[in-house]
Amino acid sequence: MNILQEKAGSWGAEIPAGLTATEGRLYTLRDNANPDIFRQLVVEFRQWMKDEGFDNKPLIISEYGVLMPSDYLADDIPSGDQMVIDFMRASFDFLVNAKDPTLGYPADANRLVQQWLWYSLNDQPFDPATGRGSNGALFSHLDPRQITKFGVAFRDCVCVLLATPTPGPTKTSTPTPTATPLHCPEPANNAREGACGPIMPNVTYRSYISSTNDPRDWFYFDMATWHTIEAWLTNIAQGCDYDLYLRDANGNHIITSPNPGNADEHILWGPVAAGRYYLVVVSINHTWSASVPYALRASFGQAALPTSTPTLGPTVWGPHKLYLPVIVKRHCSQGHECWQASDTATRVHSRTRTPVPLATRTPVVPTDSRAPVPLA
Ligand SMILES: [Ca+2]
Ligand SMILES: [Ca+2]
Repeated sequence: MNILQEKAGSWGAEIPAGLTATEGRLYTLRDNANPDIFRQLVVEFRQWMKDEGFDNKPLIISEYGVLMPSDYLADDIPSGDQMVIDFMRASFDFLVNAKDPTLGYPADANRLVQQWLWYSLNDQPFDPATGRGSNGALFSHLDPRQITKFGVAFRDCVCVLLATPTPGPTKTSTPTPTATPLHCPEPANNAREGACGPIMPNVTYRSYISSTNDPRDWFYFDMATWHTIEAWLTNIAQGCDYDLYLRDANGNHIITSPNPGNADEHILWGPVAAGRYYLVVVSINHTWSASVPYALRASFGQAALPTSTPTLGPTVWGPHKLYLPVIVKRHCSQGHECWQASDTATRVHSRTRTPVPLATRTPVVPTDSRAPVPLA
């Protein structure tokens, strides 16, 4: 599903074979990432299903996303990138929540859509020379270990879905990590052996570098699965300079965010294997503040739990085949609903058909004569 104009001899979706019309809906390039049109098209398709007697069937959007390059969507690339992210978030929110008692699928609480897949995992960016490619790839086309800003947005959307399953008649037995006050005595936390923790993902912790005798604060977290690690150190007091280090389970240095002055620090690393990691807030030039607490937050998907838990991770890749990421809502054994991020499309379709590797798939792209026209 892509929002493209229908016009004979031009870029976009062209006109279906057999029709004599030369024009249908004439969407603009920027409409390609318009969530209002996306919502309208889903509703219209559900209406068509009802009219044709398919209203008691699930609706699966087997592929959708944003084809147009970001500088076709907006005046500059960062603004266009943000449109793609906004489109992703708005469409996910709609797809999760949209219900209609007259159009929806009765077996799914009248939701309009039952499953959907975002395109792409790591297709190449649009290449004007060949007319191939797509926007919104979750990982780098050249290096699939590198998550993109779209991948980070996708991950965060999926993590929210996983953190808030639809309430059912009984509670699930899956333990949920909770943020508890950290035990962080000084001066023990100046060394790895006295690190504060475990910190939980996406929880902001506030603490102090509180004297000239306080050189650093160690924190640790236990990550459940392969995942990207992202961390932010903010609210550094005026006149202070703190840096942020990421270290591995043995305390070996991985990466530093060394911005000058009291500028915020930010680390983005991975994906890397599950295990214990350390974040270290380091005072530069013996600067400190006992009155302004710094704020530390880390995002790493899921904290390790004492019992085994389902694997979390929106995407995986193998050496030979790439599959589209998918979010699927399934019905749990006790009759209540759960949201789950599948690591590959294989799980979804394994009982019905073999997924097609991307390498053999034909991208939906304009041909040369229909290529999008760059904005003046
Ligand atoms: Ca300390
Ligand atoms: Ca700094």
